[in-house]
Amino acid sequence: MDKRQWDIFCAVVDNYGDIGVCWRLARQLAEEYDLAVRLWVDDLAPLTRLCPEASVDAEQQVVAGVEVRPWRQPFPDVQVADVVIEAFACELPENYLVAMAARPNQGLSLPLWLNLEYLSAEDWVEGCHRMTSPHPRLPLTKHIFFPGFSPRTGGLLREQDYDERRARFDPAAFRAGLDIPAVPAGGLTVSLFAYENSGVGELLAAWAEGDRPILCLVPEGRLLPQVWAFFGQDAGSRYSCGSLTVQVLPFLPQSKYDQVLWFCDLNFVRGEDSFVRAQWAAKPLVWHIYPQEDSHHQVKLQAFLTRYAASLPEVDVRALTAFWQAWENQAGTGIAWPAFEAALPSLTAHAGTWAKTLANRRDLTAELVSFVMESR
Ligand code: TRH
Repeated sequence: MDKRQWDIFCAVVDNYGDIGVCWRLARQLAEEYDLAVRLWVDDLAPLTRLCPEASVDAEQQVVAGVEVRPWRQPFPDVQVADVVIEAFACELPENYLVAMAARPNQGLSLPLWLNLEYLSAEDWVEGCHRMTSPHPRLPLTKHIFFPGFSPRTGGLLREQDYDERRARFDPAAFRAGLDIPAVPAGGLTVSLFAYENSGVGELLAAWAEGDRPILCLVPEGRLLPQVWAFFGQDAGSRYSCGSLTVQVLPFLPQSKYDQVLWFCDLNFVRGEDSFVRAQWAAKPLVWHIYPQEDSHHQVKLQAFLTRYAASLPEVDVRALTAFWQAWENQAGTGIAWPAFEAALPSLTAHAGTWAKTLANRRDLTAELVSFVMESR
């Protein structure tokens, strides 16, 4: 593998998804392809949550083989990389763009410029993947790279050592390490990572009133105050009510978050990166999709459900759709739960098949690297 320089630009819009995806990609490029990767981030604080080794105020640091730099205004005059990725159309600094266009003056080729898009299961993505867009003034062309579920898209992020790491996972050590209580036989362990959701109270009530013991692991974050409110509290880390036990988890480093998903029988996830990780975990999932102002997220949610549920029996499709919609609508979760719970054995088998099918194709990082090789 040649030692091309890659620059990745990440603007943190909110939460952890933008940097979550960029960090995963940067690490993979450095660790698996031995590439020289520089990651420019306009807010280092969320990165330090995902990766506690990173410092929030270092001007320059190397973490997991990746050079991490704060993206500040004005942007410094730096050597332009051979491959430039702007994540989620974050708009590169003007002086960097000008320097990209000027590379031929130094006897170098123009950099390969890519925009890594958000993930969507919609059909049109296949037609737009790898499309080009010329810069309006400069002699530069941007390539649009779409992650996706079908072979005609850029695929999904998945580390080459994923299966090995999973095979080494020790649930007993994980439980002990986080002081997680045991679940009685026949119980269900659930992880609950979501945005604020006013449907959570009725769901917790259904779990508390049900016959089946449920252990619910809630990562620290935006949903927690509503979980506390259900128990009439405003702090605390473990609660029980009827059949339900809730355990609050600290926000774990990104490399450990997979373990939560492997440990649980059912995972509630959100955004983009945790949503993909839950699919690799091969367990049933419930997706709290990132809400968009024009409600386009509902189209995206439906597009994924249509793809995901295509081979499921009708009864399971109904249960899955009704529960996901209730979670999205933040109402009716308690009513939709029994049918969803009844479908879990079938959804578990399906999650395994789905993960295997997706893993049989090239992952996003491999697709990107191969695209770069082809383009030179
Ligand atoms: O945090 P998210 O909601 O992120 C986003 C952003 O809001 C973004 O603006 C939006 O465009 C995008 O979603 C779609 O959800 P996501 O993508 O799942 O990112 C969460 C990250 O946090 C993911 O990398 C997993 C990680 N994580 C940990 O590392 N430790 C933890 O304990 C938990 C719960 C998550």
